[in-house]
Amino acid sequence: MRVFTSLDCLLHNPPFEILDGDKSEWLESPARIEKIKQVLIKSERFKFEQFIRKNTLLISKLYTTDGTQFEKKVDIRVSEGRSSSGVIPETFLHFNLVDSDDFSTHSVAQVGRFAFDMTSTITKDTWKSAYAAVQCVLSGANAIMNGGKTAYALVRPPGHHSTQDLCGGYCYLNHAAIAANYLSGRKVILDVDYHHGNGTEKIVKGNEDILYVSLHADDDYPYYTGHRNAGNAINIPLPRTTTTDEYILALQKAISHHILPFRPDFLIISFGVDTYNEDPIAGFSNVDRGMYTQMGRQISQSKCPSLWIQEGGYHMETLGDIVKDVLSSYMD
Ligand code: SP5
Ligand code: ZN
Repeated sequence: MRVFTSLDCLLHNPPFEILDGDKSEWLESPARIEKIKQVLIKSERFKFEQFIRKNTLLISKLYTTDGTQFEKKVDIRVSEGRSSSGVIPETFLHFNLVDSDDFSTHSVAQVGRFAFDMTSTITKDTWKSAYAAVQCVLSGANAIMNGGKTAYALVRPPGHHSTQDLCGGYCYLNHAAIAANYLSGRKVILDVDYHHGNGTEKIVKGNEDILYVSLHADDDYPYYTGHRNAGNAINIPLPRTTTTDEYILALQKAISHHILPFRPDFLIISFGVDTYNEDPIAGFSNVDRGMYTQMGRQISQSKCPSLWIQEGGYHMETLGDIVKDVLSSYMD
């Protein structure tokens, strides 16, 4: 399996986050990527490559239909003079707050305007990492477009919570949506991250070439989305008590009832592994390590070229092994 990653993905490193109201270490750390790499690199089945494509214009064209908003968002990423700890969004432009587009130039307002929660700190390195992540994803997309069976974008920060103009949940640019818009033909985005990919659902909404299918925890972050199917989004909320067997059954059903009938040319996997029972921010207490080899096997039944994009997964001790379990069993 070709693995696309970049050292630039390690740069973004906010000093802390607010978790359950308390100051806590930034869980979505650069070490996550290093851990996964350490495990995969020991196996000859994974071939590491640097990204090959460099094109800002391409990203903006793919990312959003509203170029202006995107440009504003990029501005806040690249502006100089930020403290090394970055700016934490803390006052948000709630949809009910103002009547007109009358925005402040204060740095808190600049980041709050483009964020929906506090876990989207903007540091001097955020844009560099987010940009590199997109390049890795596009390189992976090229690999499967050119006849490859599968590719893995080992990237951070993750993407599936970010909408066209909003950051949140550690996410800045939506990799799965970018890949889906980039690839031609019919695409399924299968989102197995513990959390609902609200951003992906929102961006691909109404695009009939794309089907979004998500398995996620009911009644957990991001709270307001993912409760029911809508248009091209199949949402499968699962209780926190979900066991390994129940999860695999739900995945099987999602594949046979939704993914296969859609007849996709490409499968994009929003590959979060925070479903694991020891994950520090997630809550599936009955999902064990055995789930991950089964997950890979199930997904291989889709029999179409696949692009795996790293999303969440925060249990550092097992992170690399879990990722390897899924990808190896997918290839078997
Ligand atoms: C990409 C991704 O996985 N983003 C997830 C961001 C989740 N942030 C909010 C977490 C809220 C956790 N609350 C329960 C913690 C248990 N102590
Ligand atoms: Zn997650």
